[in-house]
Order: sequence, then C-alpha cells, then structure tokens
Amino acid sequence: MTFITDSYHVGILLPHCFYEVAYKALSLGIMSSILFSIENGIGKITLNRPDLLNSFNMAMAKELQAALDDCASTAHVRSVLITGEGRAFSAGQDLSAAIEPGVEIREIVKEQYNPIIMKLREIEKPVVCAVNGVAAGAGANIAFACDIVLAASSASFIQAFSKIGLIPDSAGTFFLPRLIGLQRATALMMLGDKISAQQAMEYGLIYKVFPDDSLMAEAEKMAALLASMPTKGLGYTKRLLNASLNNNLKEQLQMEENMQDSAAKTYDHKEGVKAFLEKRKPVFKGE
Ligand code: T3D
Repeated sequence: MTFITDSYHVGILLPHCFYEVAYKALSLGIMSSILFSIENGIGKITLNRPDLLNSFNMAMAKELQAALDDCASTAHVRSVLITGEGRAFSAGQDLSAAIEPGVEIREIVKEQYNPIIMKLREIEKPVVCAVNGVAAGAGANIAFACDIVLAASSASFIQAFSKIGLIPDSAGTFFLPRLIGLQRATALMMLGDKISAQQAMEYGLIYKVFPDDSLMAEAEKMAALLASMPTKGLGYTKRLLNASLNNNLKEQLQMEENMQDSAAKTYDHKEGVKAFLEKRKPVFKGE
C-alpha cells in the first residue's frame, strides 16, 4: 500500500488496479471541492461544492486541473468521466469569491479556466461529461469542451455571462459557433437564455439526454466502453479533431496520413484485425 501526498491530494494506492484518491483540504481537515477516483480504467471526477451549485473557486479549479493531470499521466486511466454532486453540474464562477478584495478577474480566467479547457482538449483520452443539473457560465462551457456530453433530462444550460456584464469565457466563443453556428451562439450568449437538455441536444451542443435516474449509469457505461477501446487510436482521433478546427483540407489530410501511420503501429490495431479474422471479440490494451 502506497500513499501519495502533495499540495492537492492524498491518496491510497491499492493493488489490483483500484485506486481511490480523495482530495482533501489538508490544512482544514475537510473534504475538498472535488471527488476523484480511478477504477476499471475510468478516472471519475465529481465537482463537489453542492451547497454552492458546484460553482468554481480557485481551490476547485486547481483540484480539477490536478485530477485531469493525473488522468493524463496515469497509463491505466483510459477514459475520464466528469459530473457534479447534488442538483447542479456547475453554476460557473463562484461570484462571491470573484468580488473578494484583491481578486483580479483576469487572474481567475488565466489561472482557473484557461488551463482547465486546455487540459480537457489536450488529454489524449476520451472525456465524457455527465451534466446532472444546471450548467451555467463557465460551468456550461467546461461541459461543452468535453468530448462527449450527456445530460439528465432536467438539466439546463445557460450562458449567464451577459447578465452580469461579462463576456463568455472558458472557450465558449470558440466552441459554440463551431458546434451550433454563429446565429444560435450569438443569441444564446447575448440573451443569456436558459435552454433545456433536450434543446441543447437538438442544437448539437450535447450528444444525448437520459432520464435523470439513469444518467449516471449510462455515463458510466459509456466511459467503461471507451476505456475498453483502442486508447491510442482514440487519442489520435482527438488530436485530429482539435487540429481540424484550424487546419485547411491539405493540412488535415497530411495529418490523417501521419496519425494513421501511428495508429497502424499500435498493439490494439494488430489485435483488432487479428480478432476480426479469428471471429472473436478483441481485447484491447490501450497500447
Ligand atoms: O471571476 C469572474 O467572474 C470571471 C469568470 C467568469 C466565469 C463565469 O462562470 S461568469 C458566470 C457566473 N455564473 C452565474 O452568473 C450564474 C449565477 N447563478 C444563476 O444564474 C442561478 O443560480 C442558476 C441558473 C445557476 C441556478 O438557478 P436556481 O434558481 O436553480 O438556483 P438559485 O436559487 O439561483 O441558487 C441557489 C444558491 O446558489 C443561491 O444561494 P442561496 O440563496 O441558497 O444562499 C445562489 O445565490 C447560489 N449560487 C448560484 N450560483 C452561484 C451561487 N453562488 C455563487 N456563485 C454562483 N455562480
């Protein structure tokens, strides 16, 4: 049994690939603002400030960043699942923390949100987001930066920024026009209308909606499926999709050629083809 300690977390490593890492506010001796566990190849991150609708302060943002780093660097994590505790996914920035004396909003964006979005996009493992309730402001845009977004039927999404005189951050102005077109993105951002999970799915902002009581089971099933798939190939696919947001056709074709070459050299490609020819289910290792 091994203990890991650093400024953000304390954990216990157990044999048989089961890790349970509880993030703690060590100095205060209280549970911190996220829950993080690694089990069966899934890094599960739960935003855990339910009394404040999982709104972000610096501590929660840093803990989320640290958990994403752990998921990226831990080889046996092959998918990530993000959700929220309680009735909200996240109400975005904790507005009481943002008005504390000496707090610069530029620093909040730079230190909290920009690194979260970059880590979500740069981790070469699939990230599933299970939106369990309202997702507002940065909370909504963090969800939209994930790879596959599922939502409970009672969940809702709101670009709340305009209502408090701010602009949409956390890459909202990057992803929304690309996901749903300029017209809808503009209207949602300027008006700050709350939309239902069903509406978000019809717009193409999210992938699927499930009844409230089956969301987590469905999200865990999807994360487990992704964790059993060829991780490197999925990672290369994500790299290509990221690049496609800026590349021209010629650049993208070149990159596909390069990534296909890399994918073809993986263990999982060989196993996939072998299993197909032997008419059996493949056993992928993520290698
Ligand atoms: O630093 C910066 O500001 C820059 C970074 C910006 C990034 C952003 O995310 S800006 C956008 C910040 N978020 C918002 O403006 C959303 C504010 N919240 C709401 O609009 C609503 O609360 C919701 C639509 C999210 C949910 O509505 P509802 O009716 O379900 O709940 P409620 O009654 O409004 O909220 C419940 C409690 O949570 C309430 O506290 P109380 O009365 O029970 O003591 C409310 O004040 C609190 N709460 C909700 N959101 C926040 C919050 N407290 C702090 N910060 C919040 N964002």
